[in-house]
Amino acid sequence: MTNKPIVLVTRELPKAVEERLTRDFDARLNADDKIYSSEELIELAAGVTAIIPCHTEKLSAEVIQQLPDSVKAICSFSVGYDHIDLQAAKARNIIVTNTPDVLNDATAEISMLLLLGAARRAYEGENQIRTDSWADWGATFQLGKQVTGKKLGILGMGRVGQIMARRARGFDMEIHYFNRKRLAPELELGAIYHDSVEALLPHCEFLSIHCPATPETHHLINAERIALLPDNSVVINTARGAVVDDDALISALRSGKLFSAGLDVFNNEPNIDPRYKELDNTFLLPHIGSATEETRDQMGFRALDNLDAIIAGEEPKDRLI
Ligand code: 8YV
Repeated sequence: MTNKPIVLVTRELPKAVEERLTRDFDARLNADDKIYSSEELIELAAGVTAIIPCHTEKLSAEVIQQLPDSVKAICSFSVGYDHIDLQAAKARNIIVTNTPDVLNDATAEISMLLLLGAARRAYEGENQIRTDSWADWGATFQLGKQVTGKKLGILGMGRVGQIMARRARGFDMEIHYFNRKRLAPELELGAIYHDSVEALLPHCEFLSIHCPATPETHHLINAERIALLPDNSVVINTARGAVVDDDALISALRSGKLFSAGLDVFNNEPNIDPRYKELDNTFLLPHIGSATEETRDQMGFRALDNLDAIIAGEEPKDRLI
């Protein structure tokens, strides 16, 4: 018998994180890394004090309403929290936390990789080698779009957006941004603020999306707004698929309005719109923005720091509600 709090962990987590979990809690781990249905999740939550979900578990109002009374906290292993109905959690006095900061660098690295890969046609180049279709070198062969010195528009200048701006400055890019709130001058570092998405878009030779998925940002990048981008521009998304209207993006990629797109996040992951895979001017990754050994450990430790604080009756660092 143990009187340690029971914690339900919905996915397999890094070894060091699971070691701390089993040391400090009666941890219900998911060794098979199975995706639980809502019904299974509710059933497995019987008697648990806290749930540690990933973005792959949808904790809708309906699910949260059916959780047992023992659940006092949801400490998500993610910075995004669009998978959790915060109001439903609040109504049940369940504290919700996320894991900001620790994944800024890793996610900005993937944004930069996508930007470079989409600009220099990395997918097409690699595919030619892997399919033995690289016939010869040519002076006009596989011409990409140069990155150095170009204009980068950042949609959502939060933690990740600011690191992305810093990395892009290494390529002498001119940074433009839109954020709900203008940054303090000492944080802007020369980035040019625009007071609306519509004002930002005409400056984006490259557009990198870093805003959260909310009802306000749902399909924010739609046909009308894509039309405001300069011709031949590149769209990068490491935030959430829901910010983009797939029909509009695919049609702009097909028509040549856009040069290319680099995407790490999609609507309806992992069953993404198959049309993206038919296009040569897409560079696609399977939601690996934060997937480094260091960052995934840090995300787990951050979720557990939040949980420790909640159990000790203290204010967790990353309380959302
Ligand atoms: C994670 C993410 O891979 O933190 C987020 O919001 O999208 C990624 O870093 C994922 O959410 C893990 O749950």
